[in-house]
Amino acid sequence: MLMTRGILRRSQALIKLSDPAPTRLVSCRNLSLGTRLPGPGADKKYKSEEERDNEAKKKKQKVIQTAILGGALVGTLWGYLSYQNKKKDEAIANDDLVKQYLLNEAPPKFKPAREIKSAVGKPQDIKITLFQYQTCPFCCKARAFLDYFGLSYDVIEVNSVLRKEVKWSKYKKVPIVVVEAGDKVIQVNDSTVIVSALYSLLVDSSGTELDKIMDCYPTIKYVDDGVEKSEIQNKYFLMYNEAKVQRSKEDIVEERKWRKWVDEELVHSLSPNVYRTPTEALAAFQWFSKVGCWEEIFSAWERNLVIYMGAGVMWLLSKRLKKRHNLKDDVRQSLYDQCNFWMKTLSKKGTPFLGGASPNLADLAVYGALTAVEGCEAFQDARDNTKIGDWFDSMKAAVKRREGSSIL
Ligand SMILES: N[C@@H](CCC(=O)N[C@@H](CS)C(=O)NCC(=O)O)C(=O)O
Repeated sequence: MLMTRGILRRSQALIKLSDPAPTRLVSCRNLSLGTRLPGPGADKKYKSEEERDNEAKKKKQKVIQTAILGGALVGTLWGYLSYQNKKKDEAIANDDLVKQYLLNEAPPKFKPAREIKSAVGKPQDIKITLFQYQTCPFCCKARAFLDYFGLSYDVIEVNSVLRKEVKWSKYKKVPIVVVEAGDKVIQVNDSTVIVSALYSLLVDSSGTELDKIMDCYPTIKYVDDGVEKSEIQNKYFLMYNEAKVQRSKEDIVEERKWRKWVDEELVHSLSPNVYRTPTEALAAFQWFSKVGCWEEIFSAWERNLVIYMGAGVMWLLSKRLKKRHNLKDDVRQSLYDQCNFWMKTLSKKGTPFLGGASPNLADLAVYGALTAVEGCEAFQDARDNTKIGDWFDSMKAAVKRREGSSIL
């Protein structure tokens, strides 16, 4: 036995243990002389059946406990993440009937597609975020305004399939502008209200805050033919409190009339024209994809789906839109008519812009809406067949130079 101990102390031995387990290599280098060596098949690892049963029971209990604990942890984590996700998706508007534009908190943060810097050196005291589709005429209209006046703003490109960037909003269209002013978060819906409210804010010299201005544009809900509809009051009106600009009443009324014309007439001639044929519709969607940087906001399959399905659906829909908006059989003719109507007004006025020597809000609205189709065959045809091109290029230059920033 001692000898055995001695041999064991110096060597590694292959010991065939009494249990039916396979032959194991046992290291005995650390055994001390004082250690009581159990006999063959009775070393420390030997366990009676009862002990093994107990151990197995304990192991089983441990596994069950770990499973319960793990399950509880995973469940809690899952619940927490779902809650966070749901919270992200929940509308954050306040439910009061008045001041619905005041949000309880800022919308969730998304990576801006672009961050437009202010045209003037001084910091802007409000943070503006525009939720948009790059080639939606209403969004283009809002952008033309923001750019002309040299405002600083972040652009959040909305994924038109999942629309996750606007899940927080009760209003389901774009553009939406969110203005963070001090501790207030103000949601401004509708391109026309965005322009009217922000312009009123820019020209006000008495320090009126945006929320007071927003009170002038209440939304009323009504039921028409069993369908619930809503309308924003006064949206073409500018709220001149103590304005920095002196304008005649005629000038203001004329500007209002043309801004309305853009929303009610001009934009409706665009879709039937850009989606006139399947080829034109596809080319239009490919251009939208390019300028809207769809590669960044859509996965490859989503982008192709939007391009091909979108083109098909819009081509079909354009026939209905043509009828609904009483366009001529040759829809191009209707587009030319609109361009000629606008250009005739300018030529009667004898000034480069409707606003005179510089653009007013109507010029910006017409220009903005047309930029939505700038890269389409329809617009090229309009340039070739009407005089819209020169005016459009002058507008583009004025917006690029951010000429309106002189009032900031
Ligand atoms: N009157 C609104 C119209 C806005 C609008 O119709 N936007 C369209 C995109 S061009 C929209 O968001 N439609 C709903 C959708 O795409 O889900 C405005 O001037 O802003």
